[in-house]
Amino acid sequence: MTKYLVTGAAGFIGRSIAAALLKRGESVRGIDSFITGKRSNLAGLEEMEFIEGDLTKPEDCARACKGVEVVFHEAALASVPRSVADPAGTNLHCVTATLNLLVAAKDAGVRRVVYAGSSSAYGDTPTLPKHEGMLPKPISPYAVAKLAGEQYMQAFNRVYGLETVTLRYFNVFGPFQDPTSHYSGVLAIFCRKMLAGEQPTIYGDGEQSRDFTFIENVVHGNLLAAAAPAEKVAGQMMNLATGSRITLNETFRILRELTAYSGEPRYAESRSGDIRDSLADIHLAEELLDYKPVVNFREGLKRTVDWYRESDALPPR
Ligand code: UD2
Repeated sequence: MTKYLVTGAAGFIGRSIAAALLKRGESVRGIDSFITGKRSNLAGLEEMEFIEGDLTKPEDCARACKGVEVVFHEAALASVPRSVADPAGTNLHCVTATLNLLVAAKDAGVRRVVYAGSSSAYGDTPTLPKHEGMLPKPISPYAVAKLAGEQYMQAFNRVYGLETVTLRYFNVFGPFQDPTSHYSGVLAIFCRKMLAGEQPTIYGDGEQSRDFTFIENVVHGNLLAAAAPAEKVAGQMMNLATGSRITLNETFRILRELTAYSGEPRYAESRSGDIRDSLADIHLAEELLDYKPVVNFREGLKRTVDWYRESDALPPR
């Protein structure tokens, strides 16, 4: 029997969760459509049963969920600007896909679904840190889509008794994050460019801040969420982050040391749908999951730079 399904298994976060499960000796199935996932991310996951499939197709969801006990739902089009350019595409691959997956999970008798939520749900409110009791105020189509997924999670818990757990991620970064698209996360883009000696662009004045979360913390939180007692976590939503924030300007300075890039950033107009400051209150995850970050920002950034330096994600110079 396959115990775990990871959606988005060829994506950055999905492949990292799958790798951790395989390392523990678990039986894992992965599904990915390769819209944003990469075949090269499956390297090292040969023990995983892999389905090339699309969650917007109910039959692919049914095939993926068959015989599974726990699902990690990481598949998404994870980008604010991408959703601004194509809101319907983001809705299809984030909302419709999530609903199809939940229906298939319920029908297949899956016990628990752990869902990748997004800090974007909090919107651009000035209150910091963001805590789970705050009213959601999504300001981009992406944020709306990720929030709709959360609400489907809660509804499927209440109505069908599925054990759903939403983890609201805050700007995850680390090895295997795609640095090649202009929809990529900022740290992946900056690492790639600065290692290649290219000038990175900062949108806005660079004083916007993020609770950048190294991937190992997210993997750790997911494994805890899968194992936590249902009476504590079923139907719950919680932040998964580090509880500290840093500006883009400061991050650029640290990256300059780590990459030996000697230039200055280029400043450009702020992106629409962008949020000024983001910082998580992580007490709820501490209480419900006994979660504590395992790798701090600087160490995570160092490991990430080392990985990009050694990987072939960098284009030839
Ligand atoms: C949002 C969510 C995050 C996650 C992500 C999708 C917030 C606070 N965070 O991230 O949790 O769901 O969406 O994967 O909503 N930037 C530059 N130069 C670049 C690229 C980006 O300056 O080349 C800026 C960008 O304008 C923003 C910051 O860097 O101010 C972070 O951008 P991002 O795309 O990495 O992530 P963000 O915050 O939209």
